[in-house]
Amino acid sequence: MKKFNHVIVRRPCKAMVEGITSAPELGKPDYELALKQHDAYIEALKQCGVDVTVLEADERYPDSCFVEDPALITRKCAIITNPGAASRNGEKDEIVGAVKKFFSDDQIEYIKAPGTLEGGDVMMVGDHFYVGRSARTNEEGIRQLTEILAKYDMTCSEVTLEKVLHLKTGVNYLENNNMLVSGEFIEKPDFEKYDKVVIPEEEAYAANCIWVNDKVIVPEGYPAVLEAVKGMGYETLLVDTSEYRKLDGGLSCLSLRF
Ligand code: CIR
Repeated sequence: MKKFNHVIVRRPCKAMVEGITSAPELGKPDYELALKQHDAYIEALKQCGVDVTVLEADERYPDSCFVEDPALITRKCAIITNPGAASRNGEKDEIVGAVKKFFSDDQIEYIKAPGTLEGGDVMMVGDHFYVGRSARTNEEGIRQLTEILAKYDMTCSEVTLEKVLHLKTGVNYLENNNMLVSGEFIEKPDFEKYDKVVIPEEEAYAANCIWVNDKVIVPEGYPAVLEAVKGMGYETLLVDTSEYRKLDGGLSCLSLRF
């Protein structure tokens, strides 16, 4: 099934080594290696049949390669978010231009202060959106998102997060009712109705795989997850994201897919 035609990514900037991290023990990212991994990521996306818009690196925002957070793109509208991380908030103004190439002004909505929201907290399942209430996404942000989605006949439900940064750090939908779940999401009643694949604790990072037009991109180095995804019948593509992991980032964070 071809669902996505376009992808937007932003090249990592040199300042990425100063990006936000909850895991300083992993060390700083190697910028040259991060660029090579980004090249491979773009290639993998192209193999999934999408065209890829590559935005220039923006040195003002160390975390700006994680384009999933300042915008949320749905089948019917685009929503510019209001990132809860202060050092990332300005990224919303830099993503608008790229979004406007694909959506008219009346199809672009905005989350406004005091509401905060980051796209990594939003998981799309058809026309329903699960949104994580996290350190980055607040109650008012969720209220505004719910209102915007309702305007376009789409729905939203809140999931409370206890441990992870973003909702999609720990749970990802692979279409066909299949869901990868790890840690705090394994037993959540919200996801009971899906065919869940439980990710072992030692491979929790790889819960963040992405489905793109019937192929699934899996981070390299997580054999149990790779086998599980293959076992579901998907064609898989591997991309090493080791340098992005050092900044709590994964495959979904690096692109907007629509
Ligand atoms: C941050 O803390 O905002 C970045 N270092 C990582 C963002 C990852 N994005 C995502 O999970 N959607």
